[in-house]
Amino acid sequence: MPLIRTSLADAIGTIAFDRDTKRNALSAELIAECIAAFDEFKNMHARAVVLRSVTAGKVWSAGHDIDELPKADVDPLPYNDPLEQLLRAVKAFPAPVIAMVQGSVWGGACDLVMACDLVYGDETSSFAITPAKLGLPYNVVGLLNFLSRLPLNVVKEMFFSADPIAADRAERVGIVNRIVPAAELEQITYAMARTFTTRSSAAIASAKESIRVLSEATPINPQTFEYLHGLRRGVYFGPDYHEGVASFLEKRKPKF
Ligand code: LCV
Repeated sequence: MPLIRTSLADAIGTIAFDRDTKRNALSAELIAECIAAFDEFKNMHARAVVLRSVTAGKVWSAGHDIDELPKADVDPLPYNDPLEQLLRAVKAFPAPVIAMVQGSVWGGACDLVMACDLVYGDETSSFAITPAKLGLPYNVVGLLNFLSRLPLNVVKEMFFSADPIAADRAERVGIVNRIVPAAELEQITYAMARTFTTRSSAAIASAKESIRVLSEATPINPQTFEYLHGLRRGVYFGPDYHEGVASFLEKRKPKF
């Protein structure tokens, strides 16, 4: 059974998560289907892509599939982790990718939403980044994703508390472009996608890639990178990561 549904109409691609039994957790298999869909849409010269969930339910995506996280003592989010590959595929796609969010967004799915070019949500949208609940050290690229988009104090609140940011505040702090009534979300999202299809795709592709390169141009010398990696190693070799993953799998609250 496919874990996503895809369509292409009027040069607008749609990728819809269809794994509600696991709250659209981003497993390697689901991610592989998403990346294949992006490749197909690139070949078909899609002028915009909408990323959404089949169900307008409580949960847009529960984030990284925790069952697939390394059980501990291993870097949980290495460069070639499937989720990291999906984030890069979104950023590299040569046309705008719009996240259409209904329901709650968790962990790596929040990073995925932030990697999209635009985010539209409705009043049920909420956004939480959750490594602090799993005892997990977030990766440098992911942190920069948030830092390049949100005020420092909001990034700290999200990463330290792991609490969801609700829709109205998500719009105020800039996680989303717009929060609109649920009944209008689909129409407004696809209207913007249609606008993109009427503009120069070459100009948009060049602007998107230039903005990506410039926004990621954070000069870090090797010593600084080693230092940051040491901070991460200290966590994923530590007891909290064991406890964080175990508590989720045993369906109990973690004791850090
Ligand atoms: C696998 C799941 C998941 C899931 N993986 O339904 O950001 S980082 O660094 O933390 C990064 C590593 C990351 O993204 O980690 C994942 C962070 N995600 C979360 O912390 C969200 C964990 N999930 C939840 O809190 C709840 O499931 C929510 C609130 C999303 C939905 O609650 P609800 O009561 O509607 P259940 O909890 O009953 O979950 C339904 C099924 O989905 C599985 C969960 O194990 C259950 O499976 P079973 O029915 O087989 O028991 N599931 C949920 N999230 N991330 N599997």
